[in-house]
Amino acid sequence: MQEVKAFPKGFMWGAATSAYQCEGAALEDGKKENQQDVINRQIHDEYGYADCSVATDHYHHYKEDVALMAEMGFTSYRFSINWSRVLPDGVGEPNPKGVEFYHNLIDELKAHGIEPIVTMWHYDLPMALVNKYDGWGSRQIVDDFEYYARFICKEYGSKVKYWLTINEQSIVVNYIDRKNLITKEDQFNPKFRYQANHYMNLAHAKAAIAVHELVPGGQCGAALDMAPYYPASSSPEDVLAAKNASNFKNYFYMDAYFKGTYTPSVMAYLKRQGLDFVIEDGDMDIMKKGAECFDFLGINYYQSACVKSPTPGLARRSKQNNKIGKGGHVTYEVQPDLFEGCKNEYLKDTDFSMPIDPMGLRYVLEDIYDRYHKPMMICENGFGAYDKLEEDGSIHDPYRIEYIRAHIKAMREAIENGVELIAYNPWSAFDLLSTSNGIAKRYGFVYVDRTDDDVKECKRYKKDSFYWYKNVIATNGKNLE
Ligand code: BGP
Repeated sequence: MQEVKAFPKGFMWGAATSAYQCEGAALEDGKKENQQDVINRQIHDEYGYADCSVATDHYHHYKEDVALMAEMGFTSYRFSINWSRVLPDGVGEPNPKGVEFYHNLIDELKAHGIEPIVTMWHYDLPMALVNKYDGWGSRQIVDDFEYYARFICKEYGSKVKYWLTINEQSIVVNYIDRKNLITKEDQFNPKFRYQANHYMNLAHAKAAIAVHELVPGGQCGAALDMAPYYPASSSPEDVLAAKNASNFKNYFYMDAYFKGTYTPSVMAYLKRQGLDFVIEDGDMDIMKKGAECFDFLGINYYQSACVKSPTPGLARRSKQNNKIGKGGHVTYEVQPDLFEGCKNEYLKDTDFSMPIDPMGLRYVLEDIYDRYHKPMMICENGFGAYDKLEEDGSIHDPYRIEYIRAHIKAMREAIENGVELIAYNPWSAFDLLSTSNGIAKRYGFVYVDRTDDDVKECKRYKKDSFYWYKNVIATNGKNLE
């Protein structure tokens, strides 16, 4: 019998989604376009992947989706608000029907005893702002983000306690050209991404202050993609590369949120590389005030990473996972004079070349808690795969169960070691669009019947993992059989 000690009383069990990946209704009821509507249409035209116009039609299926969550026993649900659904032009006139949709969703969740955990921004800037000033490229975004944050805090603050400002800031910075529609000029401006990062830190800080001001008992966090960086060997050069990667990819973002400061060695590196950015008078005070309002960190954990001392002369590049789901085909990240990614020979990869490493989750949880002493919640964790809908309507996904079981055990161990972990919200509550592989790569506990080419009726089917997770929740994480 696969048993661990039950989780602490009040631990929240649920799952996560993001608006553009599941809602659809991209131009319905007054919503205007956001950058993901445009980016995914381009991806559709180039690669044939599904776009956001229907996605998995959560906008029309939300009641059924919440009923399925309730059947699994969820006590939390992490989702995001589609900024251009509530404020079609980014600021100014609200859209009554869009505002009402999230009231309905939140009310439906609460009626089923499910705690809403709201992400303010999950990659989907209103196109109105992108067209006006290139989105995160302009300082104006800081005020506009604050305007939006204050609007939704006032609107939903009496019903929503947990708020996440920004999803995966480090990923946005790393893949700025793919997560944001920006002009070619900005794409090729090497300083752009760290200046945009600074604006994100200011926007985050102002939103965190807004949560504390406007939401009675409100708790503010942000969700970061988190991988521990292991050295490829015990050579001092590789160990130094792993330390560099941890600072550059993880602590640089966490120091900003938790402490309102910038990590000195990363700032020195950015300056050496000509990637430094402008900090105006008063900016660090705003970040410090934001840090005082930062209550918890959201962890999106899928994989760990392995690095070595960088090969001299290699140009800067980001990691590219394989798109075909057949293993291999991975390009590792390089940051010149800092680190170079490589395969971890001790770990097995998924078919999409992501190393499976439950112990890495325990590592990051304990490491972060020891360093910052603040609660955390898992905001994403999951297994993307090609699932098969059988003729009798069943879906057998033992690989997903195995993956999630191992990660729950790792969380349990971290809690034993003193970590304050308050929730588990794996990716994803039901199937939705992948950021990189359309609808073919699925993560949900519920199968949504559509393909990249044919939206069908988006009928919902329960996967084997649905029944398994229901039992996990019913036993408060004790029975993982
Ligand atoms: C995270 C994102 C999610 C989600 C997930 C899975 O980085 O926050 O939006 O999509 O990754 O990634 P993918 O869809 O590329 O498999």
